[in-house]
Amino acid sequence: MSRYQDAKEMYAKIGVDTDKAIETLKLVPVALHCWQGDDVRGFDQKVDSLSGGIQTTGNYPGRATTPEELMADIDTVLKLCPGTKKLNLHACYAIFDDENGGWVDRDKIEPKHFKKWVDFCKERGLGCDFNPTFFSHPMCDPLTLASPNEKTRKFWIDHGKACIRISQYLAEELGQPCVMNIWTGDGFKDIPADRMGPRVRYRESIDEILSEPYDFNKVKPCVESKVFGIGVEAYTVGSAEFSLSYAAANMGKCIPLMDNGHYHPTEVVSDKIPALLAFFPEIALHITRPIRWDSDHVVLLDDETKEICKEIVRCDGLDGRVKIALDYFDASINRISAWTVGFRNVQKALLSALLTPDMTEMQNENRWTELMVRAEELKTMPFGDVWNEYCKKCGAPADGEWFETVEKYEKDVLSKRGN
Ligand code: RNT
Ligand code: ZN
Repeated sequence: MSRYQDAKEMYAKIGVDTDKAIETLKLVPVALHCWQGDDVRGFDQKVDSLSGGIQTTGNYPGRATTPEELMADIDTVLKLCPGTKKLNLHACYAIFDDENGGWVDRDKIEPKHFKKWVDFCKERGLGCDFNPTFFSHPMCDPLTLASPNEKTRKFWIDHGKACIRISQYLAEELGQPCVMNIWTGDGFKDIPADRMGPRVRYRESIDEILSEPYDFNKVKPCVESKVFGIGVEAYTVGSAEFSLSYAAANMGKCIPLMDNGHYHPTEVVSDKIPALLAFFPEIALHITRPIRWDSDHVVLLDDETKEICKEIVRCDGLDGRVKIALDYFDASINRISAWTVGFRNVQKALLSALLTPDMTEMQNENRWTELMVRAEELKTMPFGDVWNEYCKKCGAPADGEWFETVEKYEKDVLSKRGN
């Protein structure tokens, strides 16, 4: 008997249908962030260092510097990962060429600047999510949507509106909703004299962006909160309370987005998922790995990643209520591997959640002793055999079968890029 058959029987004994888990997971879209491939630089500006309080560290050779390189790298990752993928683009990845009239600034970008990405997605059957890029640009003063300078604020509002139009285009072309995430690094290094003004301006700016017409069935604008960033340690305009309140006050127009790197170190996003789903029909997530701060390390199969996925599954989030995306950028290791490890780990965590029996009854009947025993016993179930079967069914390599491809790609492609 095969290892999978064995595992299937063992899971059946605890009431879990492994075939069903595999079939369910196969259809769950997870967005792959394009920005792991080039350390969040994009193509529209000369970026020497990131702004907005985020930072990549490391200079592992082989970073993508052109759309063609980035697409080739993403292609390699897609082949190494099982499951349904979506692409996640930032506005700074607009592609300017002679055919579409050359470079324009962020307040003037149009759908045509993303046509090549649309073609890329169509050929691969991918949906696409989108993000306005409110950082790494000379118009950050350093604030953007919260700036007291009306010229600055208008520039960034126009950028946001342009991104709504591009998101609608992506959704229509690709036939899948486009999650459009609004995040700014607006904040201050030191104690502000006025905490209210920036927040009111931020609220008004998002209102203006969302006044651009869009179909909420196609475009899902999100507001992402944050606790602090590098150089903006004292005050963040888009704090947790601000962003949640904005989303709550604008239900039907936008949804809240939680990034698990954006909270105090002992707070967990897993617990916040059911809290938000008790009120919001839809929520969005950025899955990352913070180490002491929002360091955006590669996602591992760690306890909190598993717990986040457990909550997504337990709260019936897989039917579209929870939009799942990755968000990290490690420049110190092979970037193809960084992407692949993180994506596969989110898939693993989701599969592990789908292989967890529903133990609600034990909780409701106060059988806490048994609940602990059962939950602990799950940890030694033959999960790996089901995972390898899942990879096989998706036509993706099993564990132990993909790293050579990365090594070969590094040797043949990345090492020749000369950066
Ligand atoms: C930054 C936010 C944001 C970015 C991306 C690049 O702290 O998490 O989501 O990482 O937009
Ligand atoms: Zn994020």
